[in-house]
Amino acid sequence: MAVTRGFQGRRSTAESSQLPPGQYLTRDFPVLSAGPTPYTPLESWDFTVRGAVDTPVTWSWEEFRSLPAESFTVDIHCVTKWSKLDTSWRGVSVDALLGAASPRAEYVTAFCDGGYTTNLPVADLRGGQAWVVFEYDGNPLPPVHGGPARLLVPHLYFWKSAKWVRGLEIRADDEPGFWEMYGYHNYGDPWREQRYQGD
Ligand SMILES: Nc1nc2c(c(=O)[nH]1)N[C@H]1C(S)=C(S)[C@@H](COP(=O)(O)O)O[C@H]1N2
Ligand SMILES: [Mo]
Repeated sequence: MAVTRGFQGRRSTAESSQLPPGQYLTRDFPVLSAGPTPYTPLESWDFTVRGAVDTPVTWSWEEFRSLPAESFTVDIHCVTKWSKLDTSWRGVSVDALLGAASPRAEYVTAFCDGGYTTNLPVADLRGGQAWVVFEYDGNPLPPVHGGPARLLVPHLYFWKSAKWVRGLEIRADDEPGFWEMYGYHNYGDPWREQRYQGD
């Protein structure tokens, strides 16, 4: 069945929730990490937008937490075929973070404690469709799920939602990230089933 989505991404409701092709529903919250969980103390945590920007910006945890935050409910879809519907989060819109730095190029590499990276078009982080989240289901984001903060880009497969994210590097070239180098699709739209290169 065709699914129509606006630029804002698909905000789910109980009535409109649907599974992308090839996905099954889970009520668990599986943990998928390519390495050990890093535990960065909040005193040494910061978030940076750098690279091809007018103004490189770094926020301490305290500064980041004083930015306007929003609570929202979205569906998430992992390339390993599980989906969770109506997951609740709280975080800072990436629009606010990009707005402070003013990107001058079209691509982003999200970078993380532990060395994980993932690449996306800047456009996919704009327009209220991406957040840096610090709460899940009303509680601080657990470290295994990316706490203290992770990127959340629910309209793309979940590997784009970088856990333990520490910043965004803006670049002119679309450099493949960790899983993208290992053959995952460069873009990863679950509604077009873009799981692996060639899909
Ligand atoms: N830093 C980091 N972020 C990451 C990963 C990772 O290994 N390291 N795995 C990705 C993948 S493949 C998935 S499916 C989701 C899993 O998030 P979860 O463990 O909260 O379910 O995180 C993504 N973000
Ligand atoms: Mo994944």
